[in-house]
Amino acid sequence: VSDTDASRTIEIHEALLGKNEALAERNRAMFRARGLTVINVLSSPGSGKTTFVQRTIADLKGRRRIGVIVGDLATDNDARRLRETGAPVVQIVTGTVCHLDAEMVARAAERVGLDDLDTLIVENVGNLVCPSAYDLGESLRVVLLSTTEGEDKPLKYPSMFQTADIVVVNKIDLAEAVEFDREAALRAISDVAPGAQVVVVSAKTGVGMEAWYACLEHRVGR
Ligand SMILES: Nc1nc2c(ncn2[C@@H]2O[C@H](COP(=O)(O)OP(=O)(O)O)[C@@H](O)[C@H]2O)c(=O)[nH]1
Ligand SMILES: [Mg+2]
Repeated sequence: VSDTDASRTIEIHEALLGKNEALAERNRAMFRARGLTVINVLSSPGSGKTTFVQRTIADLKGRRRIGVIVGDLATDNDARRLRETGAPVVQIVTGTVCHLDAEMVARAAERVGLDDLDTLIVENVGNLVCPSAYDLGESLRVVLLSTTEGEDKPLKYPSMFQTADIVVVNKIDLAEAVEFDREAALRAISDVAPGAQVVVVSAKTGVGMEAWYACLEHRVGR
């Protein structure tokens, strides 16, 4: 690649991100006007996003009216799993795109039926790289790190963890089996994301989930 090509690539990338930022601000204003709390859930594939969202919807039934937008490269498997909770769910199939952007979320939000909701959870495409740069207009960014991934992932993917309001350490029920070093993981998180709140849970067994709900209430009110 020549220098001109490289700088042109950077220019296009910056233009795309700039456009996304404008649309994200538009989403944010629209969500705020509706009094809607929007939670962007991010992690690598298999960390437990869908399981975490399913349990959150089930546990907060009666306290929050939650709808979901879920993004994947292919299949509507997660949408089907999430619909079992009774919540309205819209699947975005991104094809080759490794993140959701503000425009995709704006379109999906129209289909999910916001009038009946006070909370919208967005399960982003499983990936610790591309989704970090895309603001969706969310109120809260939640990044999952599971015990099976290795304690150093925050150090290797700092941009993802730096943007987190809350870091959820998931699969704590497997900690012993994978010799998870809790102190090392917490240190890695606080090194790259000193301002993030950390909760330790098992989305599968439900352990620790109350701390997540308390954190959510504390951050967004009610
Ligand atoms: N043991 C254990 N397994 C979990 C936990 N959370 C998710 N899983 C499992 O991890 C796998 C991937 O979970 P999924 O929710 O699909 O992750 P996603 O790809 O991030 O949406 C599934 O087999 C889940 O049952 C957990 O807290 N503990
Ligand atoms: Mg999923």
